[in-house]
Amino acid sequence: MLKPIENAARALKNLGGLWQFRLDAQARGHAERWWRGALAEAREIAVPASYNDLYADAAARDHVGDAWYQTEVFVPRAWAGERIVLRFDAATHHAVVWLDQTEVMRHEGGYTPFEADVTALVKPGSTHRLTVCVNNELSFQTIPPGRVTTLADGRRRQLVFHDFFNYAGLHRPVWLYTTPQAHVADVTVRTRWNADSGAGEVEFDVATVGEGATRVRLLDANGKAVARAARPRGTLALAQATPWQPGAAYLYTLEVTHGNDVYTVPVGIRSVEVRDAQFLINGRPFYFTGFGKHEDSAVRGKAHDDALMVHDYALLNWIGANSFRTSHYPYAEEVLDYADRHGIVVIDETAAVGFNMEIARKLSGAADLPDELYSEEAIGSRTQAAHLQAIRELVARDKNHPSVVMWSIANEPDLRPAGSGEYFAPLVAATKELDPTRPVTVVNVMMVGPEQDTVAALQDVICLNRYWGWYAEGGDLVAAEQALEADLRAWAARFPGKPIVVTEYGADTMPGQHGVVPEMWTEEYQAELLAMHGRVFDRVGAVVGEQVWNFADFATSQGIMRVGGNRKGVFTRDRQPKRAAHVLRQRWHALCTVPGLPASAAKPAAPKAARPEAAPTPPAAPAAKADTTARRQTARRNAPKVAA
Ligand code: BDP
Repeated sequence: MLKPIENAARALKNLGGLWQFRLDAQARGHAERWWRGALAEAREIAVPASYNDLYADAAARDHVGDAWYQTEVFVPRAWAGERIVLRFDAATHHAVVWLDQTEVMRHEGGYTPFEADVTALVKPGSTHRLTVCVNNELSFQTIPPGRVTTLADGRRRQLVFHDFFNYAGLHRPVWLYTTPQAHVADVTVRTRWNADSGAGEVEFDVATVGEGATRVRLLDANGKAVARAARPRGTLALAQATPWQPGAAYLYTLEVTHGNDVYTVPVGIRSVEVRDAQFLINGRPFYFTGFGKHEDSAVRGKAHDDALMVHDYALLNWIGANSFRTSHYPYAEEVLDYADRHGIVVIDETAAVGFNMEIARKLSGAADLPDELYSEEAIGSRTQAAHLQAIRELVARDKNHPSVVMWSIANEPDLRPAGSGEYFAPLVAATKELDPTRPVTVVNVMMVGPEQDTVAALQDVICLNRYWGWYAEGGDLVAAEQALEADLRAWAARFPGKPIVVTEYGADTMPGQHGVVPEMWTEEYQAELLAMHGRVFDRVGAVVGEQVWNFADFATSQGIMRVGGNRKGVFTRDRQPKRAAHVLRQRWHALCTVPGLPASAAKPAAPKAARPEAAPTPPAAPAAKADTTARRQTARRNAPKVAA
């Protein structure tokens, strides 16, 4: 789905600002048809924002059910004759939208866009009433899953099976935009770059509506046309292309015209490939450094905010991170656009998180969850259909981003129970069919070992979330180090051709909590735990990436495991560094020495001969040191040269 843009052929209006808002805990709005007039008993709300933390009341924070939004939309007179589209970048988790009296669209899934052609319903030069009912309820049929229970006093409570606060509302921009009647409906771009020859290819596929000739031009960063074609699909070949590289982004523009419409897509020419337990970008081994993140901040909740985004990227640059995972849902498109422009590498994840009854019981406190996880009472065919739709919408939205190098279709599902393979195999296959150019992963949870995992064999990359030193061997980093190394080696031995990215590891840490002897929850403990992980990663050749959990502290449901949220942030929620930030900064900057780059573009794995992952016991210390040194030297040699 194309992101709305503004140019000579298309107009764009951001509908953000202050809207009217009303919670509907009794679910009266639909029956009373609240869209038919001005929203009664309404208060003002900021769009975009989660509504939960805006008001000083628990009713908003803990609301379960419908919430109504309303605003007036003026349609410019100059838009007469154009096709007019209403688009929501996200509404969490379900939405019904009316324009005046007419229902114009419904959408399921809180983190992907949806839109409707409203040309026939609006009159240029006049004002229309826009009403949205957003519902935040999660069930076993939704992505992510959850469960609503009704308490003895009639109140309803949302149980969530994932470890982040169930923020809801209109988190991202709302747009009204135009296109000519005959228009570009979709563009798919796939690229390849040949490291030996420097040649690049841009395969394009344009979907159009209405009569007109379709043409494409590829413009370089200076706006000069370097290739063109007069057809809707084909391949543009460049004998010499400047590649999009981690830390050294270069963007071409694919300009597509159809009739009077013009649409432009930024294009990064690059190749992604998994081979011999390596993750190759442009034919060179890439080593991920960075974090699992969240869209989360005080007051705004999950709202996209440009200021926060720029600051987060500045901190990623400061600390030497070259990548992050959009844990645990697709992030705002602005975030990926920024990553495209600045050469940050992204693992793009669906909102399929919480497929684990053991964790769900702990997090939600619910005792009466179904015993069989993969069954029609829990994660069944309807969940699978919603999950497939979530994957479709993710790929449709993000397929053209050079920064996105891998799809993660779920976080930490329990893959031990019967039915897990049958549930996931078609989803992995569907993802590969939707996009044959990117590796696919399902992020593994610690309790599912390499012999039990029913999906890993189908994945291109093994992504492991590991909490040695926290949920297991807590407080004993010596034992944790041994366990982590044995664990990683077991995975490497079981899946020899597949690279491993450790997509989560970390420790809850209260800022200001200290200890001469590092104890759990202190800043020293977190720093030592992360340093220990770095040592182990350097010893295991199959590890091609490290993403700490989490970039920053974030809000969660209340519970005995959380103190004002999850404290595994390397930064506090207001983005101040904990001690561990300095440790990571040293390690990650040492992996790449090019000044001005966000971080290492490559920390190649050690040569095959130096990879002892098949051995069940940790290698001797001198071998480990040699391995690390070799990698760093190669990383320096391979670091991309760009003007700072
Ligand atoms: C992992 C989850 C993540 C949690 C983290 C934790 O993937 O969402 O926040 O553990 O417990 O299981 O901190």
